Amino acid sequence: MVKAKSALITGITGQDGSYLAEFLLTKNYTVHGLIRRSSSFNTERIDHLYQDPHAHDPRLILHYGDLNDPSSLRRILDQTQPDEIYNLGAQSHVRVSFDMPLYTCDTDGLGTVRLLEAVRDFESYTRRRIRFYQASSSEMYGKVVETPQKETTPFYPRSPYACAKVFSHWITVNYRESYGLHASNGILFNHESPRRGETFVTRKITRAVGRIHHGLQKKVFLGNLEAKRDWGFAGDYVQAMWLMLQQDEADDYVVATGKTYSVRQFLEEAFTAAGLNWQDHVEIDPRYFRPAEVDLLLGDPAKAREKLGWEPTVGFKELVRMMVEHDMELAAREKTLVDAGHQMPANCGHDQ
Ligand code: NAP
Ligand code: F7E
Repeated sequence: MVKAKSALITGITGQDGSYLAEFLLTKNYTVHGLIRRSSSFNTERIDHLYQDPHAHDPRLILHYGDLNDPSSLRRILDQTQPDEIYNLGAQSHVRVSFDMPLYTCDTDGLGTVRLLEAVRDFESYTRRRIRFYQASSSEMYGKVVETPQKETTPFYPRSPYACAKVFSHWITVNYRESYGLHASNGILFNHESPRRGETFVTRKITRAVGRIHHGLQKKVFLGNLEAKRDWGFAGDYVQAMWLMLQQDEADDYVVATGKTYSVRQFLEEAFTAAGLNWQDHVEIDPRYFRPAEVDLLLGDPAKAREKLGWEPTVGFKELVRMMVEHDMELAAREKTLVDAGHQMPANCGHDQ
């Protein structure tokens, strides 16, 4: 009988980590997740994975650790002995990276080399091989030098986040070439879902649509509406991550839809889906502009299609509709609570 594989996911409590954990469980993996200690519960996106008929799924096991704490990484590798590692943990907000450049570079840049070093040592003393996935980003293309962007397009990062991701990308290539690690970079373009963090523009918009529709909010304050992004569905993109680690040779791949839309087009689509006119509800607030902007991202996923057999299944309109429907239901539940006298959290205005 073939032994079931095991995987370690950093960033398992995030959007992608939750979809990837779900996907790997359907593939019969044992999934280990690294989680940070938090003063409040932070496993909301993966809690449902415990709620199967067995009450607690022993194939999903969480371990306290941090990409900034090398000893925790080494200990978790020893304890879990994974076949595959998906390094998704990051301070992933571009705007916030301008406020916290050192922390972002430490976690998103040095965090990767801490993990790669732990893998290299683990491989040398156990003689076991680990396949490694690094969450690279289309943000690395920044002020783009060619369109569409592909694996060979030079990087021109425009934020501390993107600079840290460029470092992680190249250190992953370097460990592959220097030590023969099976280490791959997925250069993923923006991908969204109903589990997207609420401070990213798509979710900020669909949350606002739901809340405005139910009378819980009147306005949404946004920054640059002209930026264009190649937006796909996170559920599709985690499958590309897995496919990369199933290849005999490690390599780097662009994962994108090959279509681009502006924030303004996203707004139009989302508000129209709820029968609302966005011009009545959107105000521009300079606080949401960035010191340096990424104007246009458009990926060419030809290599992923040809070598991995990967295709996106959810298009732009379907993605917007999926998020709006989810957030309309969420706002309806909030409305019931408000009507019953509960106060909604204001999040202290931290909606970057
Ligand atoms: P996300 O929702 O922001 O999740 C980030 C995850 O990283 C969370 O689980 C977070 O834990 C964890 N984390 C943060 N700092 C950490 C640290 N010091 N040590 C360990 N874990 C830490 O991000 P996502 O959208 O799922 O993205 C996943 C990865 O792909 C990230 O590396 C991101 O930069 C990259 N990426 C994302 C996109 C996209 O469009 N979504 C595109 C390209 C690349 P807490 O829950 O405790 O905060
Ligand atoms: O911004 C504009 C903003 O924060 C998209 C991360 O997952 O994808 C993500 O980074 C665009 C930008 O995502 C608001 O200026 C306007 O041009 O949703 P975002 P991002 O910066 O593209 C990449 C691939 C990653 O790797 C990252 O981890 O929307 N925008 N008004 C706004 N953005 C935000 N957040 N909030 C606004 O009010």
